[in-house]
Amino acid sequence: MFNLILFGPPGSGKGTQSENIIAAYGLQHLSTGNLLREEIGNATPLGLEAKRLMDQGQLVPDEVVIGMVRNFIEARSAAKGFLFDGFPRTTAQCVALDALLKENGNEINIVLALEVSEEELVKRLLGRGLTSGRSDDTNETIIRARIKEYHDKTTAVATYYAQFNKVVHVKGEGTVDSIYADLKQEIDHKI
Ligand code: B4P
Repeated sequence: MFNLILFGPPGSGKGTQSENIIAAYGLQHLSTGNLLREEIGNATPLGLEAKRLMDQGQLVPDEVVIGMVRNFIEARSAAKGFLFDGFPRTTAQCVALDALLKENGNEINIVLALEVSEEELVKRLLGRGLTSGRSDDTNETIIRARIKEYHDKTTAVATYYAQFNKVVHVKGEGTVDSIYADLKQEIDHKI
């Protein structure tokens, strides 16, 4: 099994690049943001609580997200591998993911970290907000709160995997195709 984490701040291109990577390598795409938006769309109790937090730019509690990820992985035991997009976002989520994968003798093989300046992130997310219908993309104050949440809680994910020498930093500015070419080179080197 080949498992990769696509890591980076909100708006760094994780969702965008995931589409190319899963198509090329046949990995299962696990986006916790997409799973949460599905819950919101279905107006489940989990979705209503998640929407309240997401609309303030805050993270959803670890135990909620970890439970969703466990269900997703267990339902796809024959997968060639997983691309984790937007997960893990805290050290507790890293520890839980490693334990989950280890139950079947698997591990994270590579963490690709996209690097993009804050001003570019704000510009992209406000741009997406014009068409996406995502309420967390339309307000600059919320976008900056998400970026702050990333610095406060999520950069620890790169620190966690760096201790196992699994992190590769990739420039996330440029065309979608040129960034994908750089990501592909790193994956091919590792796979
Ligand atoms: P996510 O759904 O993960 O969304 P995101 O980080 O905002 O976006 P992403 O990084 O995928 O978007 P992309 O750059 O591709 O999270 C939303 C919320 O859900 C979080 O704030 C949190 O509340 C909650 N959540 C999710 N996972 C969680 C977890 N594990 N724990 C707790 N809470 C969790 O796209 C952005 C824009 O940039 C697009 O318009 C795209 O077209 C554009 N773009 C992409 N690449 C570009 C390029 N090279 N040049 C120009 N524009 C580009």
